[in-house]
Amino acid sequence: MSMRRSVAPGPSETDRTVFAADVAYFLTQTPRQLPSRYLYDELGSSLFEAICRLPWYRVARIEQDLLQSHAGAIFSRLHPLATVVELGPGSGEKLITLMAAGPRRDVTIHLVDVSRAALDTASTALAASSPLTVVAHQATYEDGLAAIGLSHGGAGQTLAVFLGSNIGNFDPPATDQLLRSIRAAVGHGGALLLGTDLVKPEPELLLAYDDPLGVTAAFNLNLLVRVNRELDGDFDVKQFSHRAVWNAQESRVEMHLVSRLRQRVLVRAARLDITFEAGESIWTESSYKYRIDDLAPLLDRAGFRVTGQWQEDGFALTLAEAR
Ligand code: AVJ
Repeated sequence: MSMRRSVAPGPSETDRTVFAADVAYFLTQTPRQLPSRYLYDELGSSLFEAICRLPWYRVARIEQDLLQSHAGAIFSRLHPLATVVELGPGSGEKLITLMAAGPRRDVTIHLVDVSRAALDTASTALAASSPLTVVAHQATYEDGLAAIGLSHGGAGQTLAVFLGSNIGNFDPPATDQLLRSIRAAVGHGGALLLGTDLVKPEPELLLAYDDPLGVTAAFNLNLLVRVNRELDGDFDVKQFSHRAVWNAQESRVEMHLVSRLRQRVLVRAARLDITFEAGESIWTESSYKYRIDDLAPLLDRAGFRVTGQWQEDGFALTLAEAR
């Protein structure tokens, strides 16, 4: 008998209230924005999984390959583990690959994600593949880290795992703050395994975020479908188009949803009544790309020292230990 629910639960009342407040705030900023964490409802998470199978989006495959090849070397550089914390587990596949080379007992795995859909998929997949205890935290990274930092006390090292270039969604100040929170949660002697996508030629970057099959466009536009469904909005999804831009100055790929014409949109649960001009855009995601030499200083600022680094095809996996 499968334990999986046949009908996915809707968002809780608190989730919906927080979403409404974020949409009300960010859509009325200049420029208009929507936070990228809301891309991952059930359909959004599936579309992201499809993106990872596209020939033009190679982050996930290269990282998977690096994890497969170097998991043994990674564990050989760690102390006996008690706790593993993964921020943004997605399908769970990355951690499954890593843990295949790790300890088979006495370790608790914590998964932190705001997306209930991602958390359900990852917990189920991990529990099926590993004898280790899995604890799911539906929370922001910061809140999840704070909760875990307080709860683990015993002997053994804590390893934080932040893969898939998920760190790319954070702007530089937020990145520094998050890395410091990770450092605080893993404690003295703790470790961090970080996956980062590296700067590469612009045409490659743009194909990865604006693919010929339109899967990334669907992933981005689904945010409007979600606002319509969960917040009683009336976005005419066909009147917005997906756009990806490489912002070299800021070293990030941006995703936008551009209004095809002048149009009025209501989002009733967020009490919004907005008129979009033709060409006006909603900025929905930043995906920062790093240079390999940026990583050690970035980690150093947060209190980590690099103990291992593996690179392949414009992607890096970095292991660091808390000073
Ligand atoms: C899951 C945040 C790493 O930024 O590359 C994929 C999400 N956005 N295609 C990324 C994404 C557009 C992805 N991360």
